[in-house]
Amino acid sequence: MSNIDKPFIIGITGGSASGKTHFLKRLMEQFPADEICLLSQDNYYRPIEHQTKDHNGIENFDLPGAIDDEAFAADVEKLRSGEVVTRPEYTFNNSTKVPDLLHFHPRKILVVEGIFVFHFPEVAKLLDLKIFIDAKDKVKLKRRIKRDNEERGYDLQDVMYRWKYHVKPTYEAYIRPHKRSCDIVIPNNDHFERGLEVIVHFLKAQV
Ligand code: UZR
Ligand code: MG
Repeated sequence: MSNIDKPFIIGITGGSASGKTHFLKRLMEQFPADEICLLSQDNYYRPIEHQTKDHNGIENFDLPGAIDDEAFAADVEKLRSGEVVTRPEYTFNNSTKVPDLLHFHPRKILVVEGIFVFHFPEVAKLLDLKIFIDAKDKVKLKRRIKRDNEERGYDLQDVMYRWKYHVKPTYEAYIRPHKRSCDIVIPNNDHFERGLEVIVHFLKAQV
């Protein structure tokens, strides 16, 4: 157990490729490493054998069931109670990469990110501040094509298929509805600079 008080927990969501990871990278840079901890939903994907297949036999990683939400919520709870969390990293489409073992330490600020952080009630109830990163579909698709090709090894046809049958329907069903009930929406069609600045100032006042 650590002797720090309960952390201030921020949840960040938004559609796939809305810019969550980029926003968080910039946010994290504003704090010393011993003040902030980032826990991403990405590290809680269930193994591929447990993923639900769609009508064409293709795994749909965009369903809430793709994530081990119980383990995710339990780890948020652990960090909240001052415990260290250890978790193997998720290597996406790269089966040859040996996953690193990630260690997460309880800090004054805990950031929890992912497409379902507001959808999973056990996670959502622990959030002190809910931020939604918002971008137009056209912008997200363009970013997704670039990222999936460069970082996750999917070709264009694959990206378009997943966008149409998995990513977009999930956005409409499980992500966009939370835009109405979150605390802050940050538009990120081309930049989020002012939004980031406001959040950083607010968080500095909390710690
Ligand atoms: P963000 N995802 C992958 O691309 N590969 C996987 O092995 C597991 C997940 C994608 C997932 C979702 N969908 O749209 C996205 N697919 O990661 C969520 N296919 O991550 O919020 O960073 O876009
Ligand atoms: Mg991301």
